Amino acid sequence: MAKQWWKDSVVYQIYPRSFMDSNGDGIGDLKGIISKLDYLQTLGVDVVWLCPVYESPNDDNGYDISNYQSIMKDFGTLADWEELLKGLHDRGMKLIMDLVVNHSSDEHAWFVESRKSKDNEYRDYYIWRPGQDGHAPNDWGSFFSGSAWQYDEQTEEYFLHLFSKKQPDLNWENPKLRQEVYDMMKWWLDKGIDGFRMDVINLISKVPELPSVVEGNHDSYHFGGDYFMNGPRVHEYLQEMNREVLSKYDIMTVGEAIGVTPEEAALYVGEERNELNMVFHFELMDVDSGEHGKWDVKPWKLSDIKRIIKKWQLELQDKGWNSLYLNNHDQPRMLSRFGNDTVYHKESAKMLATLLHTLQGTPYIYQGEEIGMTNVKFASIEEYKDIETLNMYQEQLAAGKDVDSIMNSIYVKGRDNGRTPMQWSSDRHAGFTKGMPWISVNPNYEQINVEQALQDPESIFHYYKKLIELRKVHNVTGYSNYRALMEDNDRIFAYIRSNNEEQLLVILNFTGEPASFVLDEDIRYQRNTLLISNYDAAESEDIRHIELRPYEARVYKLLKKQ
Ligand code: ISL
Ligand code: CA
Repeated sequence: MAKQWWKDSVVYQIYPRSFMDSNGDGIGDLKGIISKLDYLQTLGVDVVWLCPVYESPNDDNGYDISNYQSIMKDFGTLADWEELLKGLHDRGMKLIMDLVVNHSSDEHAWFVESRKSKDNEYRDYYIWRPGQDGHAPNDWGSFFSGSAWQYDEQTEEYFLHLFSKKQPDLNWENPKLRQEVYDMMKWWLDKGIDGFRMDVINLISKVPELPSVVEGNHDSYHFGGDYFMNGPRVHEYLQEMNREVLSKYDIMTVGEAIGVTPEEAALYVGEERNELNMVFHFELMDVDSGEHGKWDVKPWKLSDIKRIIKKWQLELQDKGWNSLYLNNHDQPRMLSRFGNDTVYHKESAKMLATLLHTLQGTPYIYQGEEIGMTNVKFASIEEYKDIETLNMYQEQLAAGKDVDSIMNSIYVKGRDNGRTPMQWSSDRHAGFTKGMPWISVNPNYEQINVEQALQDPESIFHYYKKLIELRKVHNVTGYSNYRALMEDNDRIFAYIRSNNEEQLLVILNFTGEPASFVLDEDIRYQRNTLLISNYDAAESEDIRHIELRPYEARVYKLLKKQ
């Protein structure tokens, strides 16, 4: 596949509210990020993805934008933002911004106008419909509980909001709206940013009739995904956006795509399609969801993880590029979810990191992952801040569920697991703020923090640094084929990545038990070198048969000739 700078990059995701507070108000900010740029450079990442920093009433922590071309006061000023961009560029790093255009805030000037009257010139910037016999226009449910429709008295109609009722969906059918979005994107690109991460971009086109999931239903809500995921005009819109905006700049784009299959993903990221560079899919993030969705927690199976990764690696091979992530600001911490955050804290964090960095695609590291930050268990719901969590709590309480079981699902799946402040040191509030943090710090900060990680040569941080360096030297990590090994084994995840130049063997023990690795007979090589491992391993060891220790990870380079 063609070489591109974003294929050779490792991305670091920053959730600004929780990264670093510079002025003691308890909220992370731009100046805080600027003070940590040397830290990011030491880690060796190439690109920073900054979650939304735009003006917002913060109903959904910045994903409800009231002005796309100004900075949220809590975070600083446009001048601070310019300084951040320059600071990154001066250090050879790039910046991609979050683009949230499936919806805006209800406090955005467009919506303020839109709701005034049916003939307002901004009316069609949003999706308005009359009710049906005193009920919402259809039975779609919001991602954040309840109906996806909100009645507005002013004009006696309902507006659509797939997320909170303060996040009305924009109407992409309207060419004027699309043009405004493109102009806004160009405004940021002309300031020199290096691309966009596009929030729920595969939801922008809705089936025009907006049909109910269950005909005639008025009493319960359903996930209307079939009518708004990968909708009828989504590729037309993205190709238009590419033609008018993206193609004019040397940038990277990654679209968040809920419910997308690898076959559909190829339509978004196929190199001949002129849409996006990568998508974030959710298949892996859904491995522990039961039939009633994310809060219906079931244990994940290694066989599912192996199957999903193999499918994405093979399906996009020679067609498009993968994005690789195991957690972000919407997901529980990967270490608590897929590893072991107590006994094998370091080992399992490094094992998961090895997976993340040895597949085809661009790895995304979420802040704190590189020091092994874990999930959190706050004693009461009062300490939680996330709108999705709080709405779900109320809804399930009203439905008669007991508090303990609701709290348990929050401990496993709640988004605030990933939003506790970055743990910089063992100082008060983990060195994140001199004031009161907007959300409590994870009490394990005295053991798990950046200061400690930088001092310890065996830390998770230093292992990440080494993985990032390896990716630069061994081309094969990104660009090459994937062959699954030991497919039926329920402890070991192993695979070969190869191209004409190199062959890498990756061996991961996904459990806290020992496991026996056996290399397939037909894999031939003359010599092997150990590139990285999370335990001491003798270079001379015969790799045809290895007794792996708990969560052991090894990456070998197999050489054909001397
Ligand atoms: O996984 C989810 C569905 O229950 C949600 O956590 C999440 O809302 C979904 O992944 C979409 O995420 C993006 O859009 C949301 C915003 O709240 C998330 O933070 C963002 O990443 C609405 O803008
Ligand atoms: Ca602050």
